Amino acid sequence: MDGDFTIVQDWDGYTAEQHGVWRTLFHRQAETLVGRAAPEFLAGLSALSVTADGIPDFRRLNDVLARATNWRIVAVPGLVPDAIFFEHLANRRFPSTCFIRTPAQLDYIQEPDVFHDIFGHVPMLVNPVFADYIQAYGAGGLKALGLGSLHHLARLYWYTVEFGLVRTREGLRIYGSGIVSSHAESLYALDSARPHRLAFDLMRIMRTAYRIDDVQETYFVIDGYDQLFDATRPDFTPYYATLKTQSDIAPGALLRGDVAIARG
Ligand code: HBI
Ligand code: FE
Repeated sequence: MDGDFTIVQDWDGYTAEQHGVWRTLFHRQAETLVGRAAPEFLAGLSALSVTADGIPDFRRLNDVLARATNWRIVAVPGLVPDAIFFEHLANRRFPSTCFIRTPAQLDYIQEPDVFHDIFGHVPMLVNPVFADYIQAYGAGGLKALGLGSLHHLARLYWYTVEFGLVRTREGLRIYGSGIVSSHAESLYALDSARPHRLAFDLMRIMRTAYRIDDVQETYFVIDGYDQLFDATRPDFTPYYATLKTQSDIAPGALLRGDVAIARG
């Protein structure tokens, strides 16, 4: 392992059973996501030729990504320290885990595996605006670390990159990687009457705690990726100063001023 935590994927080392887990997960999600995933996600998936065949070879994905948005996947062993993670993103390198969940973990796994990282995250990196947004998040992460405000910024990543919904002419669609890589949450996030679906609000998001052990109680809906990029363009330093004076909001709380977005 290097100082930047990168390793080699060792694509030839995957077993038939490991490729089989990818196939099972892929088939199930490919079906579920028609009419549910954002068009940009589905376009990215198809541009990358990520298919049911088996765990993709990062070298092949990197040929496509380099041409599309000049991003690159680097292999890492698991969660890496925040500063390392942000340093990679700020330089248009997406750190992806290599291991795949076991057949017993098909429905739920807490740490990111290669299905979450590649199937979930990489398709959106083909989109130019989203690709720039993630790079800006990496640069912002390094700055937030220095300002002691990482917990606030991390919520922005959580409620957009991981669990974001987008409004389209055809209705709400999923672009968040944590949702698209989870069968149960792909259904729940759009169909259940239980969670709140609120209009994107940067400060509201950065005040909102989140759960890592179950489906989300609140999703935030953007009108498009430009909204995301524009809202996060300013220097966050004054935002962090304000946030330090404000209390956190519980994951399932509803406040006066929240704008609910209809499902249909
Ligand atoms: N490392 N491999 C990996 N993947 C992540 O998503 C990740 C990480 N390290 C830190 C991290 N995420 C988060 O702390 C930040 O998004 C806030
Ligand atoms: Fe993720």
